[in-house]
Amino acid sequence: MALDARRIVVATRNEGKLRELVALLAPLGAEIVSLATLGIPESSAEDAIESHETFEENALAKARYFHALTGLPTISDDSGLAVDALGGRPGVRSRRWSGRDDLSGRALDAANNALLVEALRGVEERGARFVCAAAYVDDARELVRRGESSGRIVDSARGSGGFGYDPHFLSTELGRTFGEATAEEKGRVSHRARAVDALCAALLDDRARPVDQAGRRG
Ligand code: ITT
Repeated sequence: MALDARRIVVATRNEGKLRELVALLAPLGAEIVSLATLGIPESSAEDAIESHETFEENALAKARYFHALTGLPTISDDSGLAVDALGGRPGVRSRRWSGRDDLSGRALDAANNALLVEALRGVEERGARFVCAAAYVDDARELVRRGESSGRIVDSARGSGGFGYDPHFLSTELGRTFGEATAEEKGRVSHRARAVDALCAALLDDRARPVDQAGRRG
């Protein structure tokens, strides 16, 4: 069961996230399939999935939804930016913060980033965290793990790597923005890397445990 199954769906519509998740899930040694590969068209029902107040609940809801749809073990991530001076906002609303439902991809990122710069105009306190909850759901179990990464918000965009708020997030650990970082650098210290590493460790640990005659792991 579970990780003995060799195909895992990565349930995201975000191209930037998908690239990162595929690389981070390599330790599982499974075939990673995207929603696009499975030919699952985006539906308006998906909008309602992430309506919870925590990253963990949203990640689990997303993984449950696509597991029910595909019948395959499914991994999802719910993530966002929590800015200290904004009381942790935009948080779980990071993607829709600008309210620009008419935009997607880079154009939506640009609208969100413009709002971020505007919201912090004249504000000295620049501390922020990226947060990610990564969830796994199959027929038998559900797991969720959280990861965080600290930094500060810079007014001028730096670098064109990554996606979302990356060009404005100066990573404490890297000393450069996630937009300036290589994929490998971001993959060492990011919120997503930490959540997914913890998720993979839990899944692999579980897989290592012996299975009894009833198929349960000891
Ligand atoms: P899926 O739900 O389809 O996975 P999404 O983009 O809607 O894609 P979320 O609901 O988790 O995903 O929203 C995450 C938003 O938070 C994302 O759109 C970015 O604006 C921001 N974000 C999350 N992780 C980020 C990262 O590593 N770098 C930059 N921005 C990030």
